[in-house]
Amino acid sequence: MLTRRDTLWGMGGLSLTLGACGQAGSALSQHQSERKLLKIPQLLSGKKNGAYTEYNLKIQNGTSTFFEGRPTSTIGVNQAYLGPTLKMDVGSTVRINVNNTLQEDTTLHWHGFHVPAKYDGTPHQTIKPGGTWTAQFEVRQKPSLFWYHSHAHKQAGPQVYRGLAGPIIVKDPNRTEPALPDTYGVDDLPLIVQDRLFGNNGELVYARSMHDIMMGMQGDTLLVNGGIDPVFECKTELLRLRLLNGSNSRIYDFQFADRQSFLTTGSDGGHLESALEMSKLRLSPGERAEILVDMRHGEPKQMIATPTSDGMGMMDDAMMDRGMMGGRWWREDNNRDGGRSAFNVLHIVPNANLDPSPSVPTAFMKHAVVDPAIAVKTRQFVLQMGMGMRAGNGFTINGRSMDMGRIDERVKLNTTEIWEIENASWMPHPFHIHDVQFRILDRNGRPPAQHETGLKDTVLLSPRERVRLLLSFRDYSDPDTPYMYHCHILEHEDAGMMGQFVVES
Ligand SMILES: [Cu+2]
Repeated sequence: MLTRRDTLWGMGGLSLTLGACGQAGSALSQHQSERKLLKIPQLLSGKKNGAYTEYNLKIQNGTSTFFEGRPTSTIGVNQAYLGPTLKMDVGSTVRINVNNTLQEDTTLHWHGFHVPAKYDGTPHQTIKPGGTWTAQFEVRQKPSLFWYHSHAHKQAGPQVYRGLAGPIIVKDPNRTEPALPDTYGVDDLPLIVQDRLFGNNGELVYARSMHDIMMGMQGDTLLVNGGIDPVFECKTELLRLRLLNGSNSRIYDFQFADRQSFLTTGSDGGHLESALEMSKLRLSPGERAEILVDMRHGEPKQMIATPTSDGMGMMDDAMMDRGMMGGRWWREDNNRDGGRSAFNVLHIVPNANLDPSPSVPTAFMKHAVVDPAIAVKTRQFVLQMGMGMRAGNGFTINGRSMDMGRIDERVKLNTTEIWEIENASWMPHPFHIHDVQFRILDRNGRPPAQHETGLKDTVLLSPRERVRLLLSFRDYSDPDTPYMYHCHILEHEDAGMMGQFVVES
């Protein structure tokens, strides 16, 4: 019998190194015709309506074709899978009408945004089937890539998996942004990266086993903007890629197959102070980064994403020891060997004559100094995964699972705090905090890597790692409506690795 590993990589070989189609993840790959052009999400700038800019979003069921002749049931926003790119201007007030045409409850959360809690799109702002929810807020973000996605109570995992997510690009109309390529769809592209598992009938397969919940749902096919193994025809010398790891649980190292370097210019919530030359960039679910790719050499380039497997072996062994998994099938089925394989993300083919791009500025912006002395309080958060997987008690923060009726932390408006997050489990967890863009003070007592010195809303914690964050709570308080903090492995979030805080005046 062939193991999945044999099926995936043994027979086809690592063809991506040859620049050929290496995306042979699924048994359905025979139904995948030649490479398709990268899908660029439609840009939705909203309609000026007096004092605000209005967007109409319809959450809907749809049918998508990822594999020829094998239709897939999906969820999208104004379309079958994923949604449009919402373009928002700094300083503008936006009003977003979200109509839920599904047969199930849902929500829409503005990941990375600083908004009043009642407009945050958490499980406290459920949109019933047939209902419409309107969020209105001023855009107070720095220019960057953000995203919207389902945050439905215990259903974020399956809903995002089916497609309920989309990008948001915040721009500064006063052009205080550094002069980087910014023609959407031409030299400025969002890339939403999501792994998925398909059945032979073409339908998405979700959470078949305890293993899928424990490790988080992982697939063997990579979707990029809802397409497989896409190609992009580049017309400019420089290409700006806005990367979003929109996967349910996978962590990837992004790089080019030829190992050539690129410039990292931004993190989750804004630009870095200057461009950093890097050859590999790790993003966990929820994290974003902006990179600049130099195409002046005129050769095609293949971006790949290598799944990481830190701690996964240990986790699997621990589960095996406790008889959690029983049998061997899961060892072959999971992707603990994934660290040695790679997904194709984007094949970039330059035109013969490239339009000139602006030269990259040496300095982008100055961040506020990170001084832990200004913090008035330190809070501790310990992430744990129990092995006694009775529903709801396995995934905890500070020993407690998410309870909609319990406020875990009360913070004071206009204060700065240190949040010390500790990963006491055997696998990595991306920790996301609503309402704020924070700064990373240190990891296990050491300063963060340079690309993590900017604005962040999601931080990856390796097993046994301790990370200290500096956060300021400004502008909005509401003693009754909480914000969330949680693991961004969506199966962990749904299983309870989440807590609630309110900001009080
Ligand atoms: Cu987690």
